[in-house]
Amino acid sequence: MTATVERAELHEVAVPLRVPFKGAHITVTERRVVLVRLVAGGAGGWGECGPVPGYSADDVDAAWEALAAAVPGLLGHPPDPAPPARLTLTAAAAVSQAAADLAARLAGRPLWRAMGGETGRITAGASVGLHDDPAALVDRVGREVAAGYRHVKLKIRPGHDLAPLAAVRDAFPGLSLAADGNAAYSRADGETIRALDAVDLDYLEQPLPADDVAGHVLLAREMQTPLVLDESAAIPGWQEALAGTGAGIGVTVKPGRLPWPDVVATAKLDGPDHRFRIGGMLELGVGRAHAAAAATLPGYSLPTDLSPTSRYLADDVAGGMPLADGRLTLGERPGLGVDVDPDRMAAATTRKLIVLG
Ligand code: OSB
Ligand code: MG
Repeated sequence: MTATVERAELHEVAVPLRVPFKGAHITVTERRVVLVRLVAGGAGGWGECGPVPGYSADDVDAAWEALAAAVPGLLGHPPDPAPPARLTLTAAAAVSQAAADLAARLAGRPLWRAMGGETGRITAGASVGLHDDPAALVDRVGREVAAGYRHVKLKIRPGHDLAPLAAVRDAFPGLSLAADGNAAYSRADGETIRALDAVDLDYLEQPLPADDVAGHVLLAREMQTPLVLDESAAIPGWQEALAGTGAGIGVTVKPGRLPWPDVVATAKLDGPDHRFRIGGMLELGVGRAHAAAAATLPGYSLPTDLSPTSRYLADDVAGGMPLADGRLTLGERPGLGVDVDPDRMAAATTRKLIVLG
């Protein structure tokens, strides 16, 4: 007999960042997220809804309302990773995550294996925000390298690009390095963007606006550095815009904004028109563990920027995955493989809703 969902919980929690994280259009000082828990047959599955203000299209208040309206409809049904309609992007992802974790726990399998992952170790990465002082940036990257990271992604913006990137490259000649423009450039900045070829980046993420996939294809033809879409992948149309281009454009998939069935399907599109990577959005431990599980799928071949959450969060409600030798290990425990600590959860909770069948 298949277990059906008998209880749903929403927990809104707020956790401060260790230091503010700056991108071209954002400064993140705290993460406010909604953790979704679905319970069936004595097991509980967790998902995380964590829109980033200024980056994500939806916000946590809208997501809360949508989740509160949707979760009663999940009761009495088996956990289904395909989310119900009428949810915001990040709310749909969170419900999908909770159902997928629950289904994997009920089946007694690690989530990453249930989703098609082949090896439970992934290469970690560190995303480093904008620094006004290049020396401070080099110092910060040095600390990431000393901690074991082998891949570092640096935020850039117009006026803060080639010089800081070149300073980091000079200090760390062999480091796997990438840059993220967060859509802050325009086609008129072509010369500035092409000059970044001098830095030997693994990839350059989303220099141009979200709605300009064609501009990225044009740039890719003029550059050695591979280009990767991020903001463009959050709106429909990127797949059609890349089809047949052969431009080798990469796409950042974020499990915090894409339901599990789509994360699995996207990995299978790996080919000459596009390559894929899993990216983070400063998740708490629940969302981070889902992202890490996705990164074990064979189609996600470009480097991740996934680290343990302790790198950027002062405290977290869920225990993390260990970093060893520049890699994260997922383990063989059923489901997500991380535990939510009830005491830390209670201390960080700002609102809560429990729905019983
Ligand atoms: O553009 O990839 C991005 C964080 C929040 C919102 C957007 C982005 C990011 C990151 C951080 O770059 C990656 C991470 O989670 O460490
Ligand atoms: Mg990005």
